Amino acid sequence: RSRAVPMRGDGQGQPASKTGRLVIVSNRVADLSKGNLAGGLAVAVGEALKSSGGLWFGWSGARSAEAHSKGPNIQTFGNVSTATVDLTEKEFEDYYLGFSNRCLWPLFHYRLDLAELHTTGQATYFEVNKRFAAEVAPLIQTDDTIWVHDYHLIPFAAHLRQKQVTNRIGFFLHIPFPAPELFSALPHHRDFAKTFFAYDLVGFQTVRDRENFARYAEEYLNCRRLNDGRLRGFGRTLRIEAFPIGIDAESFAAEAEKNARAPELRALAREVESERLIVGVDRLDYSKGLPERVRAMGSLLEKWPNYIGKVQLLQIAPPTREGVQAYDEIRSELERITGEVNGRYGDFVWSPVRYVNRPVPRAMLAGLFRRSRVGLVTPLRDGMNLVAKEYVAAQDPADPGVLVLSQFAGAAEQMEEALMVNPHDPAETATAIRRALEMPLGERRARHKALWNQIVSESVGWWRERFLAVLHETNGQPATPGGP
Ligand code: ADQ
Repeated sequence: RSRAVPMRGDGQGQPASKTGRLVIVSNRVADLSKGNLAGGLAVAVGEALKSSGGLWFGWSGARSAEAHSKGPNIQTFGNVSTATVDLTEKEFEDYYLGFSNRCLWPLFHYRLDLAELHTTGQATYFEVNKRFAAEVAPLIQTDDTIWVHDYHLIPFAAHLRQKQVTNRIGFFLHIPFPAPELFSALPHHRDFAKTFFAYDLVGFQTVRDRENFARYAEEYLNCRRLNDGRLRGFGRTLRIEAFPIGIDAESFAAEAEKNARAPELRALAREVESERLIVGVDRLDYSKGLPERVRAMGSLLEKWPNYIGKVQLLQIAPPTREGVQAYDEIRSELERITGEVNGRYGDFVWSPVRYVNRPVPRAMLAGLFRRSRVGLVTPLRDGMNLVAKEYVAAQDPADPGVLVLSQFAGAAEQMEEALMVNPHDPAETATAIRRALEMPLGERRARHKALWNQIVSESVGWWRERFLAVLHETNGQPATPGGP
């Protein structure tokens, strides 16, 4: 297996606590007053903030007409503060729903057909990044390390550099970076892409994403690739690396064990035996390959009718980004195909696909994963996909379920012992589901053990520490006040 992060230097760097505070910047800020951190990003960076002390800056989640005059709302929880700002209605529409989610999200997920490239949102997107940079700049201390997250905030550092901020600034892209030929379809893509060079380090989920970016920079921006992999361009040297994000496998496993016998799951157990249960858990997003997955269930039942009345796909898919047309469409499409497959194969007491259109508590998901024989994670494109890792973490090592994984999930670069499929081919996915349902215990255990070792060693803590360690190795660079 290829190591995504090459060992360079001592690879350990300085712990963040010895080099000042950590400042996290992300579109949304977790509500730290709630005690328990929920949500992937919050859990992933929450620990780092607590250990070094720090500040978390971003959008409050609220929209208000006075967004520009209020200044950040600062709250302190022990050694961590949050600073949040509102968006105006127009900013929400153009920066968040518009450019971020109608243009960048589909484009970066290889869906040129869905990307609204000519949106007027691009200007507002830059303005919001500029305003956020202006609001956070006075809060930055000289020895702070700044870590910016995700596609909403790509030009953030360029604006911060214009405020004479010379601190180390790292960026992590949670979603794929597309093939250069796709990225270059974005109007003004060069102006957009050069803002990456205001960072000291840009992290990607996979080697493929990193190499897509490097190839784009060389071919379209005339950058030079140095022998050590760094990119030279716009008067700066940019370090780019792959840092596959992970989970806290042990705590998810404990949660799964505790909840596998939860009363809420008992009714389900009466209806379909665990060895015949297939689960899928995704936000209802067109990148997740949900209609293709339901078609694969249809294909399974058509080819192997002995499964009729016996197996069930339980698909949990809560709606997200309502108000973006492509999301309304994927929902209707999924409902139509589910209806079709259920209509064709279901009867009075059984249906092949059960579809739950709302969020389920994490503890319950963990228990559900443990009670199922097959985990179906078949996105058409995904930065990483944490559900794949959670599914493995939740299994009983003595009698584990099998992960069926799309070759287009970032997780496929690490999780080679999953049953890999091309999600565009329902027949291939159906064959993999059958293989998973029939897999002998010995093979299930061996595959699970290898995957478990992988997710434990490349955990979320490993991801965070590696990113910060490499960011701390990038010293000695002029910050180029004025931006690239
Ligand atoms: P997402 O696209 O949201 O994340 P994913 O990595 O699978 O995708 O994370 C989703 C998280 O939400 C998981 O922890 C999952 O358990 C949870 N979840 C999903 N459906 C749920 C439901 N119905 N109820 C409750 N919880 C649910 C983006 C990128 C990914 C990347 C992550 C982290 O798109 O590729 O892995 O960020 O970097």
